[in-house]
Amino acid sequence: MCARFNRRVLTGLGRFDGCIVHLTHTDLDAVCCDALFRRKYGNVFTIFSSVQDYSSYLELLAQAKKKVDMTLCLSDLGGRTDAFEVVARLKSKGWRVEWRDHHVWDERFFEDIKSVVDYLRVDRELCACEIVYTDLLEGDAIAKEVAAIGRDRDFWINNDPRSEVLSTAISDDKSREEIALKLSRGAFAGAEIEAMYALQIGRKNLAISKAIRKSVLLGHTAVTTSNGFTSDVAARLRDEYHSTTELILRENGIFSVRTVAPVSNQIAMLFNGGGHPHAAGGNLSFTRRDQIGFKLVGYRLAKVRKLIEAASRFDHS
Ligand SMILES: [Mn+2]
Repeated sequence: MCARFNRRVLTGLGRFDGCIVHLTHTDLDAVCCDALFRRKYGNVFTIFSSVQDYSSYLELLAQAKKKVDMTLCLSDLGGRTDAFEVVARLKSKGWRVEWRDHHVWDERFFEDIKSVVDYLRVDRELCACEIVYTDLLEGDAIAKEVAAIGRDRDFWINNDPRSEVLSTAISDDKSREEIALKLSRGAFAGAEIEAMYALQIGRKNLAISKAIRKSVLLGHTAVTTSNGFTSDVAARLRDEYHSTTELILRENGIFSVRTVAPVSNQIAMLFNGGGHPHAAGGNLSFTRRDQIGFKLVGYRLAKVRKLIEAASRFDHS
């Protein structure tokens, strides 16, 4: 998160005349959550964030000048201990805070957060947008369809071709906002979405072939580097190698892990991350030196080897 982006968020918030701020993840589940909030409340100020660093946005909100009757809705973001203090501060500044999620939460942290926020619902049987749907718009036919599309992709059911098109079409905050707005009005397809999709398919295919070229198989663990399209890259690695664990690293040390066994979140938790049993992410906290080292020695870098070892250990346990 850069200073320019921070300023943009603060300026945007200053101009915002609604009362719902939505802090959410970056994937289709999150965009569906956003569509539902927009459908329910109309005017929504949305911040899309990675699971790893949303606390910095909370910090930003705590710094912003608060208007009366502001509600912060978090969705599709797992509980992180570093969020507690700033959430408590937002509460003391008069924010109403609602949190809806479906990741694996530390039980103790869940209880801690529950005691400070106004509403907390974590349900691992549902995806985040289904939680928002059942809480806010139950019975609304369009909202129900939005939630079903989110579920189809988030749980990797892939029965509804629209979920693949929409999740692929999402590439940046602008496309997230555009698609959320369309979904909120019941527009699930169309020429604009098709064009966004075609553009991203080109980028995705390039990313996958690059990732396959850079990949290695170590035991049952496939490892590669990719700065995007993580789920697709992981799925292709599994096809290619019949691996049971896939690690996808970014140059900055953030990584995604996919596992056949329900251990992804446990692996990620060892590296300042978290997520789901079969899909999670963490951070190897690369220093500049590590980043250079990673370019030079690749997967032999000490921090990377530690991750690969941890992943293999879980794979065999
Ligand atoms: Mn989700």
